[in-house]
Amino acid sequence: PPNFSGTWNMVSNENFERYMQSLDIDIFTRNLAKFVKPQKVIEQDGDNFVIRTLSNIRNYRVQFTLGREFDEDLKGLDNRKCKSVVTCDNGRLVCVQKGEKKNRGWIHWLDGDHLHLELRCEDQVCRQVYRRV
Ligand code: RET
Repeated sequence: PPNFSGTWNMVSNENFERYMQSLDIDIFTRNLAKFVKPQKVIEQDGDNFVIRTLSNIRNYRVQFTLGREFDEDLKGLDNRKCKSVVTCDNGRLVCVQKGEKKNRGWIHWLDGDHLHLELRCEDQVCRQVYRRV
């Protein structure tokens, strides 16, 4: 896989509101979250990743090895649990999050000094772009 390591600041966030709605995130959290510009801190050692999403209201940390299914506890997001697996496909990190919600997952890829993140749940797609700090 390419090297995703580093600190990244959000520069754009498209359709986040409807993505959060598809996860049944409550209105109070949604109203705070829509103003949030999270920072991603990615530590990568070969196929091993730790990805932190940092914000004023909540932080989220996920750790995985490419190709190995893990139990993901989405505490602080929608509080569901998923069986998740991340693989590398043509330089993109592709995560499938199996659980109560259909068509759930995300894709990360690099483009120069930008990090792209596409988040999916049911029929919603949220597109985020981050820039290297
Ligand atoms: C915030 C603020 C509180 C409400 C919600 C959030 C969403 C976080 C998301 C994180 C995705 C992380 C990924 C990590 C792996 O690369 C910003 C914490 C809903 C959607 C995809």
